[in-house]
Amino acid sequence: MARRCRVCKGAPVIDLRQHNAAFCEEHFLRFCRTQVSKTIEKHTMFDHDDRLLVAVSGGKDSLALWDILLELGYNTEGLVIGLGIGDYSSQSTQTARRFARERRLVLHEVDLEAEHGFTIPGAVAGSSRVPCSACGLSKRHLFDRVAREHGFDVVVTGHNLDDEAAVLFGNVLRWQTDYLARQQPVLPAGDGFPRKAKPLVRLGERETAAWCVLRGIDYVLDECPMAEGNNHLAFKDALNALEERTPGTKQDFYLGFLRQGFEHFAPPDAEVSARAALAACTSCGAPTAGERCPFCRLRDNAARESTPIELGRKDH
Ligand code: Q46
Ligand code: ZN
Ligand code: ZN
Repeated sequence: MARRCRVCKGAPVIDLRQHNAAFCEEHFLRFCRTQVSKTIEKHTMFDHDDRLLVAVSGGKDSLALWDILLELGYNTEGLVIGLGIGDYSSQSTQTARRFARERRLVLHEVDLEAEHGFTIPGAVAGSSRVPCSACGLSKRHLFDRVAREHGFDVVVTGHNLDDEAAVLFGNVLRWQTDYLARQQPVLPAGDGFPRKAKPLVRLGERETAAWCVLRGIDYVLDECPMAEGNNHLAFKDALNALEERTPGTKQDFYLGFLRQGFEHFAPPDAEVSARAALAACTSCGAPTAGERCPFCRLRDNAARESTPIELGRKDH
């Protein structure tokens, strides 16, 4: 017989095996809000005086995040980036706009092609670069830039438990200790970069999708076509298979790492303060270790690759 709601014993809308509990609509929504506020407080992510810039993709995670932060009374504006990935990007932007318009929220927009002269597919065509690495680099750069220009205190992203467990799995498989040293749900501001926070790390994809359905939020169902075949999806599949056999595996793996594993990889304070100071990118002014930041190099390479007369020229 199906379990009843853990709180009120009413008819359940969802069964969360990893929590050994089912919830009715009201108590599921309350459960999600509590998980998010617990994460925000536990990791001292931000408070109600901070101005938050929510990175919005039009997918279930970022829209659920924005909605939950609004419900919790935080001061938020959104940012959507037009990545130029065909229909997927147009749908993302339109969905984000609709969400913001219906709720009278401020949504900032940056279009890679219109403002920087390249798209993600264009930047990786003819190069050995993985699309998600060019894309991630561009998104981080633009989130940081908009946050700096508009005086936001924190950039918040919709990475959920499934994402973070898959990234952790990949980092552990290859013992990428420098990445493990930074895999925290909050990164402090520093060196000209704003604080970054991931308040959804206690909720899985199934929960963010259920949140959107129950709250009547329209979100982009299609996955990004450029993600196909990447390792991140393979790590998610592997973890899903383990989760199926033993519910709670993902949360034990990731939250256990935060509790007991992270401290073994975090660099000592002395090492952090001895790091070389960053200079301003000579092209855009963003903090960077080199002369030009990775985003400006990517943009310039993409421009070169798309200029027929210079095709084949390599950037050293
Ligand atoms: S949008 Fe960009 Fe993602 Fe598409 S290319 Fe990869 S990183 S999968 S969240
Ligand atoms: Zn209930
Ligand atoms: Zn730059």
